[in-house]
Amino acid sequence: MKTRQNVYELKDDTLSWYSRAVEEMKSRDINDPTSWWYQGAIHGYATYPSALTYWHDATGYPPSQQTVNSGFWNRCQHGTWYFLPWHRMYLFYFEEIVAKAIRDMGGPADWTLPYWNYCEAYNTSASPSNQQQALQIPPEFGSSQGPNADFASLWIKNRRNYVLNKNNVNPWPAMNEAEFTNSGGDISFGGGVTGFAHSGGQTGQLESLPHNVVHTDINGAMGNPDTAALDPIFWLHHANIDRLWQVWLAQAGRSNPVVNAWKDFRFKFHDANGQPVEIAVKDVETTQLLGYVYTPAFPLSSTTPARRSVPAMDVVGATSASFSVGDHMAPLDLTMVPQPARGARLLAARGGDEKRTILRISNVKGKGATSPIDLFITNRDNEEGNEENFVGCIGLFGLENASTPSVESDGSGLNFAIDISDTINKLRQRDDWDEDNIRVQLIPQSKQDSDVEINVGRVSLHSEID
Ligand SMILES: [Cu+2]
Repeated sequence: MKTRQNVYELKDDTLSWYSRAVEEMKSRDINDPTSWWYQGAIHGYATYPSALTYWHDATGYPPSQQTVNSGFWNRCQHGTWYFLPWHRMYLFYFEEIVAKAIRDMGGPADWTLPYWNYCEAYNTSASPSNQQQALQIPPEFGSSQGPNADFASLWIKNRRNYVLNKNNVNPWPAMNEAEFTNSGGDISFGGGVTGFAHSGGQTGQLESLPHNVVHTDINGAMGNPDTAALDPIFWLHHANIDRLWQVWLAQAGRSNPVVNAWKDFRFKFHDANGQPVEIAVKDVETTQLLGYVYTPAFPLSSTTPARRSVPAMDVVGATSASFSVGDHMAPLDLTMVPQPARGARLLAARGGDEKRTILRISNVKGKGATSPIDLFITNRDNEEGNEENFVGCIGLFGLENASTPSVESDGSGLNFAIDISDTINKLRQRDDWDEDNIRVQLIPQSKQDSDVEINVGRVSLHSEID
């Protein structure tokens, strides 16, 4: 069994060999399945200007049409219940290819991919300095000043942030979910039921946070699925997401889907020798099936309480028109469901901490490298977003693809569901809390680039039906 280690606990030359392997794989032709470029294109490949900035560096660029149309490129699964198994497969074959490159260069026989556990920032039993360190891209990957000379190939231009915002790595909304999937498109750990979905609309909680938000926080190549896997940190970020799936599964009462539509679904990759292989979801349901484990790290399976899965939900209020998101925007008033239905629904929601309230942000369309967006609820005119009414953050990873109708996407945009039960329960204890007058604020974490456009189809508030 191989053991994938925490990047901040490495005591060997794993990262220097990684850097050398990246350099070697970058020298291979983009049409070679074991090249850095081909491996990145499996996730996503495009030639519009912001993507071409990265792709024109590829050895052998442009790729042959035969390669582009081979059925091996643009495969990443997002907004779907295949998100976790597909990325596990992808990492597994990538790790094999890197390990072989390292063996062929005379390196160790058993190189394994490390993981970047930014979630350690939430580990209250860790020292404050360790919590803070976890938010930083490991120094071997360079800095905004440029590459680390000893690990030159682990750097890539244009990363926007080298230190993540702590809110962007919160593991609890995902870890607390009880169900892997939820066919109604409701909130779930692993995503909604779809077919092959390069850009689906059924994003699970782990994919949403921390996965998407970390992508858009780092930004640059990482901020776009069509370039993300060209950044060497991509693979350590995804190893952590893969680890969180395993940790979630080991918790009481959790299980993977049991239906054949999930278990038997197959994907194609290339092995370490560049030969095509096919693998089914049921072959990757646990890391042990693929011959590896992760060193124990926060959060540990035993520490997380399960939220009940959500039964039927009913809308309580919603925005009545689409709107665009700028750097500063006025709070949006939700149009509430008329009485008496609203009263009955809110009464049900008030039934105690057990009841769940969900905020949905639907049909988000647009373009550009967006910064993460913080969400707040309030009902005071003058209230700016603050800690008390913060409900979570979203990352618009894959925004442009999801907004563009194509053979791979219906173009209806990205969808998010956020559990706001805790915030709502807290706000209800405020003397002046007015449940007939709920407002939502979306505030980008940093100033958006000038070419960014974001349009939200609908914001809606949902409550459990009694
Ligand atoms: Cu990703």
